[in-house]
Amino acid sequence: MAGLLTLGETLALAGGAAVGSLAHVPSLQLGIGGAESNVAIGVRRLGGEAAWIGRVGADSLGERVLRELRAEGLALHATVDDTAPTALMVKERRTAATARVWYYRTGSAGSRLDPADVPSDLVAAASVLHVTGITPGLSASALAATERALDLAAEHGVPISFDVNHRAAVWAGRDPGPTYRSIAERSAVVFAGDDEARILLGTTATDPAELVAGLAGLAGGAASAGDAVLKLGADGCRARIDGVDHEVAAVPVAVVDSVGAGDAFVAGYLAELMAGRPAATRLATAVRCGAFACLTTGDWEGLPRRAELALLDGGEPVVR
Ligand code: KDG
Repeated sequence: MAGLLTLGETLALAGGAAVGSLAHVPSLQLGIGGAESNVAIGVRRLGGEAAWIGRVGADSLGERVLRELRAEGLALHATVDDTAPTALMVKERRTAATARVWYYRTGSAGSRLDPADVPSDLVAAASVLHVTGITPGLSASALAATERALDLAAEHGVPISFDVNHRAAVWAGRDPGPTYRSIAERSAVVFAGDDEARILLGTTATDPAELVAGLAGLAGGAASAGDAVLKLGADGCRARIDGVDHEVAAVPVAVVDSVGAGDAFVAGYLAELMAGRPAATRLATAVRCGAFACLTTGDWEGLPRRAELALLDGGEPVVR
């Protein structure tokens, strides 16, 4: 299937139904989340095709993950693993503006992703292969699955998109730098936040222009220059695309929960890339999608459909 192909772990998500410490909030809301499937959902909502490779446990939470992803129109290549549970993450909104996440994913079904789960024909047919730095950190087999997808993409000339998506808890006690660099060198486009760019580049630099230049120098490897997009949250983004520098302001919104905003940004960019739109349009849609994701508590539920993109510009408060 042409379109976006991604692979990773999607977790059940239990989030505090109200702002406050989980030591006190009386109830949790159940949902799902996963950086890669968030991106795939975002692409689908903007009219693109998207497929997801992953594993879930043979339990109700796994069923929930697959139901949600299917309902969002993703083509699923999912293995139901009856030897391990679906992973869980728990999200606390301690203040209206800050969230904290705990993971219960060690040994989970999703972390047992395996090279055999990655069909070569699927990768060969994709328009873009999107990977994050989370999946290779989950386990040796998930790293091998990521490597297989990257190798197949290279073999079939499928461009690779890499969002660093650094998760300190996933890489605890290990240095992700070499893995991140090795993926970036094979990627046509690299996305990173400023902290992530510093990990990737092994630098303490804070100047966004310097970070973008560094990322662009790394992306694509020595053979061909790649594109680099630095996600700066409330400060918008900086990018070097086809050798041209861009700077785009964020769309100001009243933030409810920023978790998932980076994935929304990437989804906006990649949907426009696959639709053949120019760099300026890709970045404009990216910042708009990032803003939308901040308006809801879920990691992906707030992702916009194409017809909704203009809603951030104001207009009629009630349409009947
Ligand atoms: O990118 C948003 C994610 O934090 C989320 O949906 C879950 O994949 C996830 C992770 O590892 O944090």
